[in-house]
Formats: sequence, structure tokens, C-alpha cells
Amino acid sequence: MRNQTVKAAVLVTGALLLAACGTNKTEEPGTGGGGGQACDTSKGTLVIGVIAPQSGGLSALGLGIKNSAELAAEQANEKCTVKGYKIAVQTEDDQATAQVGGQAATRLASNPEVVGVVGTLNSSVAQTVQPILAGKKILMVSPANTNPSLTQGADYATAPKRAFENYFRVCATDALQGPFAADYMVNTAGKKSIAIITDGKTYGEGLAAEFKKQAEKLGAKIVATAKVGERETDFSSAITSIRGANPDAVYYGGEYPQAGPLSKQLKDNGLDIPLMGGDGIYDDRFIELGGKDGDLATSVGAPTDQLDSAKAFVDAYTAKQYKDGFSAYGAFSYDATNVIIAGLATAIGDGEWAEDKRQPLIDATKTYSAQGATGEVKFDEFGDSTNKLLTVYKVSGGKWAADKTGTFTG
Ligand code: ABU
Repeated sequence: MRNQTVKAAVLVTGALLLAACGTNKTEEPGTGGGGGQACDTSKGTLVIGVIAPQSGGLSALGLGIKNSAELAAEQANEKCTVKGYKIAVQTEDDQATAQVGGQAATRLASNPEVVGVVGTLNSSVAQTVQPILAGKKILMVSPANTNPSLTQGADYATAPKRAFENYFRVCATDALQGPFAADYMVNTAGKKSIAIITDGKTYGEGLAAEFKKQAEKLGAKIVATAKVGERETDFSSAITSIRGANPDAVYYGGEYPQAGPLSKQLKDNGLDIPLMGGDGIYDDRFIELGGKDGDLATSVGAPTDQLDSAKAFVDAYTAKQYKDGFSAYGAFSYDATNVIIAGLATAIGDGEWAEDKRQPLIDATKTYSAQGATGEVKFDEFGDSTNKLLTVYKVSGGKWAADKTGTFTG
């Protein structure tokens, strides 16, 4: 088992390094100048934290989050969006674990220049990070957390109550994603005998429970259930436990590092049936790890590469020639970062940053409304995105292909 006491890697962008070299200056055109004009950065540098996996199995998603946040900050610096200040991004590798994410949040929260945090990827990590950042009134905008309790509390289905005033997310939740997947699995794919396998984590368990409710409502039978471990690679015992029920599909609540090999092992063991999961499996790594043609995933939003609103983001990201793609949450991370930057510009105005500006920044976010890469970006009374779009993707010819975009309407 991985030693979780290993210190999280702290990745500091070039912008932050520049800040350390001196802040009382006017940026040269091209390094911070709006369209060729110099930006005044004489008031210093403010930091947006990113907490997401930069190493380990889920780094394909976390690197896209980091790059996209940096891109938004660079563009804001080019446009002199926050008067008198330069924005730096400080990325903390949470290794997709709550304990490491908590340490990262504590580190960021101890810095008075931290204005907000983009992250986390994992709902289980967010549960630890939320109260730490809330204690310092630090705005947190997640591009990827989908567990509904993070915004609406544990009783979200019957008595929703805002969980944290400082927490917002720009993606839809599993209260929609689960039933949206069930509608597709039962009504479109015609699967009526479904096995559910989960990974025991906040996201996987919550998503599968929402899927199950709707699948049963639509007349499907959940013929078997099984659990796998987060670090398991041999799924034979889970497969043995569902095989006798003769399912015609598997719904998996979890992420691609397990889902890819699980799909392959199902087939190798005579269960050549589709595996479906949520946004946690929607990555090319799923296919590289064993996902097969016919497998399905839902993910948040409309397909980034087909959205007119995302074209400028995709072009700018491509031009940067990042080693890693923007993945499922890049456009969401770009939008989340811009939410923080716009709120910051409002909260500061012509004045100066101080920690007492954190509450006005949260207040500005509550009323934020703008066209982002993912579409319209604004929030409801819980901090949830008003963008409820979801897409079903199918593996076809060894690639993900979008099949249906919409949302669950009950
Ligand atoms: N939303 C999928 C993966 C991240 C999470 O919510 O845990």
C-alpha cells in the first residue's frame, strides 16, 4: 500500500516563480500586458490553488485540470483582469487521496495570498478539503466533483441544505448522472438484468445508488452486486460472485484505473457484456487499460470538442502544446478558474487584497453569470451549477464516441 505520509509534490508554476523574483513592477508587454499594453502588477501576486491528482492512476484527469487552470490565469494576466495584481497558480498533488488532499488544503489555507482553489477531482477528497478551506473562507470551485452531498448535504434527496458557503462546482451531479445513465442502459440499450460493482468510495457508491434507483423504476432487475478494492487489479472474486446471475450488463461505480481492467477481465471470464460507468471512467486510459467496444460512460457537460463555446479554449490549449490532453474536466477547470478570477476582480476593484476580501469574493461568485467554455456558468442556491448537461459516450473502434447529450428530467 502506498505510503500516504509521503509529502505531496508541490508544483509551482512559472508565474509563481516570476512573482518570487519581485512584484513591484510593470509587466513587459507579452508577459502580462493586455493586448500589447503593460499591466500594472505593483500590488503583488495572488495565488489560485489547484488541488488534483498530478501523479498516480488518475493523473490523466488531474493534469488536464492543472493545465487548464494555468491557461485561464495566463490569459487573465495578459488582459490585466485583476487591477494591480498578477495571478499565479500553485498546484498541489493530492494523489487522489483524502489525507494528502487535506494536507494540501492546510498548506494553501496558511497562505494569506491564496484567493481561491480549483478542485478537487475526487468527491472523497473534497469531503476533507471543504471544511479546511471553509475555516478560512477560501472560495473553492470544483470542476469535477459530482457527489450531491458536497453541495446539498447528506439528506440531499429529501431535505437539501447548503453544506458549505465557500463551495461551488461547475458540473452536474450524480443525482442526475446516475438516472441519466439508467435511462440509457434500460431504455436505449435494452438491458434489463444488470449487475452493479462498486469501489467503496464516496463517488462510486453514490453514483451507483442513484443508477440503481432509476434502473429499478424503469423495470430492470439488479441481479447481483459486488465490491472491488480501490487498489485491486485482479477482479476474479467479484466476477465469480456475479457470473451465476447471468447479467446482460455491468454498471460500475468507480474510476477508470479499475474499470478498464475489470471490463477486460469480465470478457476474458466469459462475460462479454457492456460495462457502463460515469465520468470517472470517461478517459482514454479506460480503453488503454482494457475497456472494450460497446462499453459506455456518461460524463458531465456536452462534448468539449463539439461545443462552439469551447472552441477558443480548445484552440488556446492546443496552441500551448501541453504534454497531456485537457481530458474530461479541462474546460470545466478553465471555467472554474475564470469564476475565481472574475470574483476576485470584483472583490478587489481598485483596492487591495486582504483576507477580509474572501467573503466578498464568495458573495460575487454567488451571483456570477457568464458564458464559459462549457456553456453558461452560474450557480444555484446550493453552489451547484445550473448547467445540468450530460453526455453518453460509447467505445467504438477503440475510441470514445459521443452518443447522446441531454439531462435527466425525472
Ligand atoms: N466525478 C467523477 C470523479 C470525481 C469524483 O466526483 O469523485
